[in-house]
Amino acid sequence: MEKLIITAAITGAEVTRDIQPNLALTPDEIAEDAYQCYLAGASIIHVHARDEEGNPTQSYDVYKEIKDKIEAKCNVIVQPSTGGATWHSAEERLQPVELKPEMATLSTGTVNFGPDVFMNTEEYMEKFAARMKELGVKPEIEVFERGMIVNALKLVKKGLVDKPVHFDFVLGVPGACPGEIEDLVYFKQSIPADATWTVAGIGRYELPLATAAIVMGGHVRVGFEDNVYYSKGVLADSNAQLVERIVRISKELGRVVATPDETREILSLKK
Ligand code: KMH
Ligand code: ZN
Repeated sequence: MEKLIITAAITGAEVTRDIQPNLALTPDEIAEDAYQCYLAGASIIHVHARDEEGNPTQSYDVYKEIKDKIEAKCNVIVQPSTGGATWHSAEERLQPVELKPEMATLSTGTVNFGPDVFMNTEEYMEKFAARMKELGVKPEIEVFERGMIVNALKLVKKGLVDKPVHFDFVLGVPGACPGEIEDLVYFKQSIPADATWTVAGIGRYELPLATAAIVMGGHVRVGFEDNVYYSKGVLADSNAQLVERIVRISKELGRVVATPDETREILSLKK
């Protein structure tokens, strides 16, 4: 089986220090957190930036500082979010793509997101995909509902997203698709044979879905964006602790963890 890509989603836009006291907020803290995840076995860092008050920001400058600081410490793949927070405008959300990161996220559909709506109209999707393509940034297609796979494949047909497509199944978001194993199997069966996929299980879904993905030949995302707990009612000490657990499970199941350079090859990234 292909080596296992572990993504650490270290900050997110919704988590606060009240919820998870060990959340990194400043560019220095985020870079150190990313480095610890890299040492633990992560090869992709999915990151949302925060402003000086700790609130989510899509500022080009803040993402630049974060990306530069992470890359100064290690060879990990930095994957900025274009999802931002639900209240960010499309223009704000697209800003980190101008840094020409190796990858960035691309959500291909509108979905309920807890009490809010995460808006991704056809116009947004096409605009984001086109700009990523122009700048040579590989999209990771964020999929919260099955229709979002269909929308992504339309972007491929229109020549806005190149093959092979890489998907991230985000399962268990309140208001969207739950994260039962049956949901993961259904999503996996809906993507082209040459596509790659990872799974981000939200909250209690994180560990079972990650374990299933290791066995099913997919890849895994963990981190405070998706889940702040280590076990029921027990907060995780760090993002790296969550990565380390996936490395241990993967080892037990006989699946070798990919380095960042191996991940670049698996995902056909342009460095
Ligand atoms: N924060 C969510 C509204 C992404 O990073 O691309 C969107 C999100 C997806 O987290
Ligand atoms: Zn995100």
